[in-house]
Amino acid sequence: MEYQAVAQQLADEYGLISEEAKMKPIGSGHINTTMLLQDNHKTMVVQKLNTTVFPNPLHLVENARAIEQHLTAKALNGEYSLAIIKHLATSSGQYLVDINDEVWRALAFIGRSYSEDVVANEQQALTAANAFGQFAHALNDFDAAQLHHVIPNFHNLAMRIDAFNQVLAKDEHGRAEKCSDVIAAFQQQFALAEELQQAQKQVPLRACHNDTKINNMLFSTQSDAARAVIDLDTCMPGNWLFDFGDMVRTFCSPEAEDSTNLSNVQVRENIFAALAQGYIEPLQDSVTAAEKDSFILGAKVMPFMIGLRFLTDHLDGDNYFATHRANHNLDRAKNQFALYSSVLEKEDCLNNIIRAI
Ligand code: ADP
Ligand code: GN1
Ligand code: MG
Repeated sequence: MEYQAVAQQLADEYGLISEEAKMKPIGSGHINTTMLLQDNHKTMVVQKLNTTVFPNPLHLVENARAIEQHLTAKALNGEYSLAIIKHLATSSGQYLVDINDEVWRALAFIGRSYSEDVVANEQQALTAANAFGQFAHALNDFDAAQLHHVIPNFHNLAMRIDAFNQVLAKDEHGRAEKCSDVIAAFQQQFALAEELQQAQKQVPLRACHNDTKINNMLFSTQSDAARAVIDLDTCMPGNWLFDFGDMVRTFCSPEAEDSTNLSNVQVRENIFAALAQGYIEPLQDSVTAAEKDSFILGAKVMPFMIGLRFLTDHLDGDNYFATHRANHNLDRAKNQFALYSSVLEKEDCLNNIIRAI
């Protein structure tokens, strides 16, 4: 079905003037199809949900709306000052719309904002990490047990390794031989899963964002301040080490996640210091000593685990992450392994930075 026809149907559902409706893509997320829907008066964000990744869209919306309501109550008490991503209801009060067996939802558009794929400077790292820290702090008294496990075992590295091994054993697309060096590099690090399991025994379960990549933050075009934490689709019970690690993964390299300029893929220590400072500050009264100790492990685990997921998807024929060129997932996997190696190389220095905060 043409997007124009979808735009008109969505406009009807959400009370826009369908004859004026226009839809255009925004952002660079890997999972959902995100579009701006406009008539001559109103703008909203509409997303076609990826139901392979999220087989139960109702649970996803219930989770995101529970968080939305919690944050809204905090904002009314003056305890949360960022904008809040709000789901929009159709004229008949629904939060999901079926069009030709595809599932769409609408979100209030946060105007005069922009997102980044690569952190430009220390100030931006500090600002974004601080906003993710404020978000985590605001969820401190949120009962994580009420969240559905929309993607079970999302950050379970042992399970991700099992999934990789299964795909590798089948090698249905005959891609393994050509990247055997990358496969071997990942395989040599599988002991990280055991290290993670041990560390997780020492840290509390928290309501986590679970996808704190830099393009899930909106900045103000006027002031460059943080405007909103977005993409609440994977908010689930978890550990802060993953949210910290995913920021390290996506803030610290001067290269984008899919860059093939591997010699430049490394942790920028000044960006790391700014992000650690920014994130820990709002959490200083609640973060435990063991949790702070676990952050460096998160910084290793996230590039490694996401890299392994990219490699798995490459071997599996690219059916999870959106790809835009041949070997895109393989390029991403190599990039993430290079970043992981840089974290290992700089581990002592990075750990000292965390300890000094
Ligand atoms: P995905 O799950 O595919 O990553 P996101 O929810 O992160 O999708 O949205 C993708 C991009 O769309 C974001 O990086 C951001 O640039 C833009 N975006 C998403 N929601 C909004 C919003 N409410 N207001 C403005 N821009 C948004
Ligand atoms: C996906 O949706 P997006 O693009 O923000 C993925 C994350 C990965 C990330 C890698 C639901 O995030 O887990 O870390 O790509 N989201 C899901 O860039 O799998
Ligand atoms: Mg996103």
